[in-house]
Amino acid sequence: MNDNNIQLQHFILNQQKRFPYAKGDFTLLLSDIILAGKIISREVNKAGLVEILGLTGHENVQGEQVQKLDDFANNAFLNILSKNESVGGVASEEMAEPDYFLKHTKARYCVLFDPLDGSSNIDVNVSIGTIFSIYKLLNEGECTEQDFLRKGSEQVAAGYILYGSSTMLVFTTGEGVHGFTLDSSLGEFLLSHEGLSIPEPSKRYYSINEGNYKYWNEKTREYIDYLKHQDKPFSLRYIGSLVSDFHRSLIYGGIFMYPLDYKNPDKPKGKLRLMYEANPLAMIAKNAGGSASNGEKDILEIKPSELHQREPLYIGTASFVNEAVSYINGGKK
Ligand code: AHM
Ligand code: MG
Repeated sequence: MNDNNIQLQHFILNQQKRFPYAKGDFTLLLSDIILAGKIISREVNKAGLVEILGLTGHENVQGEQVQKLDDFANNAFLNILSKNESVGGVASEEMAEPDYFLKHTKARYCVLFDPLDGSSNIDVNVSIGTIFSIYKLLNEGECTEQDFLRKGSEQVAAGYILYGSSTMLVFTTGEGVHGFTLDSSLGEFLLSHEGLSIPEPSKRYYSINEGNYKYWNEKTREYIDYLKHQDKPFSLRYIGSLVSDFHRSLIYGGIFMYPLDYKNPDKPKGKLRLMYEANPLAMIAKNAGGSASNGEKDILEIKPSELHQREPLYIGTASFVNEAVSYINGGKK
C-alpha cells in the first residue's frame, strides 16, 4: 500500500459533493453495493472448499440453469439493498419481476444488477463479475416498473465488480471511470486506476464467440473475416465472462461483440441483456472515451420495452465500434 491510496468511500464522498441531487444516501447506496461485492468476493474465493459450486436445480426467468453462486449473489444484493431506505426497488437477471420495497417511502433510487455474470465460468475458476446500474426514481418514494424501463443515458451511476486475480470495482457516476482494488487484508477497496480511458491500441484485439459463426448474418461473418485477414490481423481474446472481456477491452483497448444471431431463425436476437449488462457497461465505456452500439444505435439511447430485453452488443474502443457498425451495415471498412 502506498501513501496515495484513497479508500473508496472517501473518494465517493468527494465525488458526491459535485452532484446537486446527492444527499449522502447515494454514498450509502454505493457503500451497500460495495459490501455486497465484498461478501460475494469472499464466497467466490472459497468456492471449491465449501459446498457452493454447481447447480441449484432450478431455472431462472431466462430459462437458464441457476448456479448456487448465482443464487447466493442475488440474495446478498437483495438482503442488503432491501434494508437501504433510499432504494425503492431492485431488478435482477435472476428475478422475473422487480422487487419493490414499499416501506421505503423516501426512496430516491432503483438498482438493476446481474449478480454473477459469466455463470458458465463459475465452476472452473475463471473470472466472473457483478454488474450494476443505478437510476434516480422519477418520483421520490414511488418506485414503479417505469423507473426501470428507461434509456441507459438516464443512469446516474453504473459499475461492476470483477472477481479475478484480484477483486476490482470499476464505476462511473458520469465523471470519469475509476477502478479500485480490494486489499483483502484490510477488507477495503483502494483507488488503483483513476480516470480510466479506453486506449486506441497498436495491438488490436477482438472478442467474440466465433463458435456462433454459422448463426450470424453474411455481413457479420464478412466483418470477422476482415479482422483476421488484414496485413496485421486483430488478435482474438474470449473469456466468456462479459465483465472480464469488457475489463480487458477497457484497459488494453479492443472490441467486444455479441452480435445478432439466427439460432432461432424466426426470431434473430442478441444474447446479452440491455438493462443490467449492456447499459451499465455502455455508460462506463462512454465515460472512458469508448462507445457501445447494438449495431444500429447507441446502446444508451435504446428505450427498453421489457425488463429482460436482449440486444446485440458492440463495445470498446470507439473507432473499432464505429468501424464494426459501419461494416455490418454495408458501409466501407
Ligand atoms: P450470464 O449472465 O448467464 O452469465 O450470461 C452472460 C454471459 C456473458 O458473461 C458472456 O459474455 C456471454 O454470456 C457468453 O456467452 P456464450 O457462452 O454464448 O459465448
Ligand atoms: Mg450476465
